[in-house]
Amino acid sequence: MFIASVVGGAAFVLPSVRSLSTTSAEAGIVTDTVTLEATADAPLRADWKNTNEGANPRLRVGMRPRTRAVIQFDDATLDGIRSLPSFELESATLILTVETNHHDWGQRDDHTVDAHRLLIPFVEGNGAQLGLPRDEQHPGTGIGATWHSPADPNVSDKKKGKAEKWNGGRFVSSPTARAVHDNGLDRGDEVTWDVTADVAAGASAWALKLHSERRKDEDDDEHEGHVPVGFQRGPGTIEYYAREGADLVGDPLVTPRLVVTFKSDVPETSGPPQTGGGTTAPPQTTEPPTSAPPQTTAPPTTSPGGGVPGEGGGDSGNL
Ligand SMILES: [Ca+2]
Ligand SMILES: [Ca+2]
Repeated sequence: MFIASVVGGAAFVLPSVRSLSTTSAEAGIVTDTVTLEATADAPLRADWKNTNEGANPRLRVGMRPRTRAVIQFDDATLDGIRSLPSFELESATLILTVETNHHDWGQRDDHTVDAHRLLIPFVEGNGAQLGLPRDEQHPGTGIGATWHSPADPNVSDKKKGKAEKWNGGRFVSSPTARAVHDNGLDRGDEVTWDVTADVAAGASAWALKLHSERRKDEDDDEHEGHVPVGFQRGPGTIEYYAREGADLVGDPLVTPRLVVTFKSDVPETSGPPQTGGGTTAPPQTTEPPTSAPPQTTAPPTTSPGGGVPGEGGGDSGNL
């Protein structure tokens, strides 16, 4: 239907789950769940503030160096969903999958990575260096997001230039949702943030950062080498799969994604309002039961010929 056609315009959207249950007594009100894959994502690093990491396979959030991550979903797709007749948002969940946990979160479950609503768009860029082997590092070319800017016009020159500044991402200062991170998280584990309120308000992008982020990397030194009992090191560092990382391992399920569940009023007339309504399959399930049984009612013994009556019997069985 409508969503499928909108989805078709964005490269990474999967209408993977479509619950078809009519949850309301009102005719035509259905509940749908649509999964969007990130259209852009990038770590922002405070140690090299004019470096782009948009093609990095990992989204790193943590210390040494201090890093954040920004993630964008297709705004037009979300607008299309929000403009459906009788639209009512039930939930929106941001989901990332752990690629590497540095296991430095301390002994208590008191550290969180927070999702903040991003206020301005960014350019993903094609640089990738952080955490990569030297022969796989490349600074990128052209425009890209950095710690200093959402769109540094030239990420290869290591200068901030005249680009718009955002100093580690321009986002709503209070987090929309917090997700506890601890040493138990491992590769493949999903981390979720409830961003329903943001999506309801029109948002399509988020910044992730440590709640207890330290200002300078030097502050990570633990009291001259002494780690107080019960405190350990925290805050920690986590690396999630970026969409490039999902491509690398060939698993779209680890791509950063946004799962949106909503109600809307779908016209009962079958014609989809947009082209390419490839998802209108369910009606087929109602047909099979009526077709098979009639064959038994046609006695083939009365026909003089061979194969032909058999075919005729199949047709007449509908009577
Ligand atoms: Ca990316
Ligand atoms: Ca630059």
